[in-house]
Amino acid sequence: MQLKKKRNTSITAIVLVALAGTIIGVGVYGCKKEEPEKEDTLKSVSLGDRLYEQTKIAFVSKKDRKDGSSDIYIMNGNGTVKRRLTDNTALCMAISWSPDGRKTVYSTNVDGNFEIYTMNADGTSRTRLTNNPASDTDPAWSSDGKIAFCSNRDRHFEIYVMNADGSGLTRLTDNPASDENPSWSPDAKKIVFNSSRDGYNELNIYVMNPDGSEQKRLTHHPAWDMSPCWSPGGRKIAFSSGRDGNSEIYFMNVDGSGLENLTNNPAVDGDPSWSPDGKKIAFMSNRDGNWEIYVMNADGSKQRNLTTSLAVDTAPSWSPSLASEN
Ligand SMILES: [Ca+2]
Ligand SMILES: [Ca+2]
Ligand SMILES: [Ca+2]
Ligand SMILES: [Ca+2]
Repeated sequence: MQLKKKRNTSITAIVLVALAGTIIGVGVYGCKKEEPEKEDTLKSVSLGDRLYEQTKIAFVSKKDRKDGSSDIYIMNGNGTVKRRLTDNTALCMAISWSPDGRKTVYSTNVDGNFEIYTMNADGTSRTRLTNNPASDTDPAWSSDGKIAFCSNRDRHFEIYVMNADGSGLTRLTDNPASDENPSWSPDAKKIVFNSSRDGYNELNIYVMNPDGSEQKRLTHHPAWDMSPCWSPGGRKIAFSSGRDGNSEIYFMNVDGSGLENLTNNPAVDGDPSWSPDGKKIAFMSNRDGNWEIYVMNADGSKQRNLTTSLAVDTAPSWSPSLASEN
């Protein structure tokens, strides 16, 4: 379940609620006893995992909230040192990093409806980039400094792009279906996204140029394919799909060939995000009964959780480089 896609008219949300509604209900509203998270006591941080201590994973969690709102946190790429960056009673969703790892872009409804904001990686200097009564979500920061995002300001969910200061807004898609979840190729020459244009319940992965031209379909399965994430090496696209009966993570070549399955369990596994060296993939799963951030090797091996809270932990986004604290 992509909690970051929580908006009334989103196809993505509807599909996933249908898939996982019961489990999510328990995860979000369950009455398990509150227990403090065992911060920084992960016993399985191996020597290899320590390499990722200098990277960051941003994520969304409700662990400090009892009112249903959510905050943005960052932790080291091996799960140690979790810090909350936001502090308000709104919903936060969908994070992406600036190319230098010093800033994040995210979506929050703190001003009454979802808008795109940037802030420093320490939570300071929050700046609103959009100002529109529609839902503005799913921001993705390119290596050449553009921010793609998704909005229903023109009635249907479309993909837009703007400069990192909010100027130069351009619409890239234009059709009655939902076009969502943009992710840039590392050279900023392509944008991959998911679209419902082939059928209301059939999300497929598409790719296009950054000006919206040459929109090309990459997946052709009647089940939904969504949340694409371009690998840092530029050769693979990870995504989640329901093609094997429940949400699993897959990757494929950038032309749609070479599909490989990475997760295989009855729970919902989704929202893949590559490590900056392309060797690992962070994702979210409710396989242990509540939503946590997990990590695995890029071949699907060594899956383990990085969060241990009883609250909802979702929407991992790995920093593109060695992220600075400042
Ligand atoms: Ca808005
Ligand atoms: Ca559309
Ligand atoms: Ca699964
Ligand atoms: Ca959790």
